[in-house]
Amino acid sequence: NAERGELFDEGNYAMFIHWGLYSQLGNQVDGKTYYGIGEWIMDPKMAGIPVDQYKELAGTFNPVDFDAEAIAKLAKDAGMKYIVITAKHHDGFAMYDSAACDFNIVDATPWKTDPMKELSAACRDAGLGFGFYYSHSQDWTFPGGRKGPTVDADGNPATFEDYFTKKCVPQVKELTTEYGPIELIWFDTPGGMKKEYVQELVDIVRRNQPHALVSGRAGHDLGDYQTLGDMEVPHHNVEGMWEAVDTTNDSWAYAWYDQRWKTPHEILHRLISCVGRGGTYMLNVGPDGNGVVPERAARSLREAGEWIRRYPRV
Ligand code: JFZ
Repeated sequence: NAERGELFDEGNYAMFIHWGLYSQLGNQVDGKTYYGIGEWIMDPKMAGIPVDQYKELAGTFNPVDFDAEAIAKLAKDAGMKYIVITAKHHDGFAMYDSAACDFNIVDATPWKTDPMKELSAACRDAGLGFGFYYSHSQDWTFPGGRKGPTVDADGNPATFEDYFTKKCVPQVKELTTEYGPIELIWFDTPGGMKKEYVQELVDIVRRNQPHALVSGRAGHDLGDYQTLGDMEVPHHNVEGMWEAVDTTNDSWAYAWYDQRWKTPHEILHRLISCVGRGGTYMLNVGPDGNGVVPERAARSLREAGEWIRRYPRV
């Protein structure tokens, strides 16, 4: 679809944001640090946090320093063209006001604010595109979600169909109808999800947001383009429409110890490797539990942006 491809022609540099309840932990649980990607802290290979205990984190999540305009301005200053943010990651926590499931940032936290409303508006005002990451298959806290509880609150067995119809479909409808025009839905890690399910989600996106791209990681080749392996920057040409995803340090979500920040030089090198080979480059930042993008990441992005803006498109 030529029209849908426009985003990648014109907007070949994007900000990816991993932000959620896990950001509050920053890879530290009960004084112990776990090394790995922060949004996976619940996983048995990391801290192995039980579902009930993880859900309690919402009670203390109060990111009062989150500033949507500042983040949009940072993306702008960086030379980026759109922002894609985690609306729901594998932990199942909705970072927006969801009627479909009360494990969300408005109903379950003292902050009671919908940051996606603010960020979508800030992007629109700044002339940036906007899109959502949504973990459609893995949901570690909702009964029936992949790697989630296998029984519901009453102890009855829950199936993937239960999760899909009660949570996933309604949430994808919410995200594609309540935040204005969006450029992209970034589904991820389909696992063994049946084709009918993926097709149903893609149909919802097509119906509600005909202009929006669907990531290749939706599964079953039903997406619009291909995403390379994480943090992989190609050294050869890649066919078709593609994207590379990368981070400003090592983890996607905030990790307190992770100071391996890419320099502006490294960022530009990786950006040019992608754009010069016909792809788009989506570079991640992980705001902390207060909602603030680590200053070292912001500084590198701005410095790289200065170079980009010195050589404007003609
Ligand atoms: C996924 C997530 O599990 C992870 O937490 C993060 O959000 C990342 C951007 O995406 O992880 C993946 C998914 C696909 C590949 C690697 C990691 N892959 O295809 O190489």
